[in-house]
Amino acid sequence: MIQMAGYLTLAVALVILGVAAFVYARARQSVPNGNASVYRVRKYYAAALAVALLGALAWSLPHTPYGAYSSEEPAMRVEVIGRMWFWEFKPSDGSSADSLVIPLGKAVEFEVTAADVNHGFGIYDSEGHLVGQTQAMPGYTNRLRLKFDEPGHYSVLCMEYCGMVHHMMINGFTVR
Ligand SMILES: [Cu+2]
Repeated sequence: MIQMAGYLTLAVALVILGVAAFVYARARQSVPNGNASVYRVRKYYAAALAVALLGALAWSLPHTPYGAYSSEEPAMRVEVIGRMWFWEFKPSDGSSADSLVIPLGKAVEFEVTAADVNHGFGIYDSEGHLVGQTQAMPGYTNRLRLKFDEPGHYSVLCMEYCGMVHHMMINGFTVR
């Protein structure tokens, strides 16, 4: 099924490439001799946009959180399963999932997956600031390592609309 989707994506990409090549070839044949300065400006605009986007990419890539604390052994691992419509926690140390406690200031790994459809695993501090997030996808596990430097209650909300009761997909844990 996944392989099939891959071939389909490749086929569609080739069609799009073909259309783009066709349009490009036709555009070179007959440039309308209307307002040529518009085309010059457009070229500079495209170049400026490319520079800005590549710059933003170069700046932001090293800030991605997904390789964080990769050299440390996490103090705790928590398996997280998103379902319609709740979050299930399975802490590796066998402690209670209903009143999950995460150690303060230590690396913790969330192993996030989904049982039915895509969900968005988002962790918010007590003031409602997003402190970490990753996709919860069926058949795949995203590993998110975080350290919590502030004790207190953290909420886990779904960040991707997943149906009728999406807004009730709330769980949480305590950091201390
Ligand atoms: Cu949702």
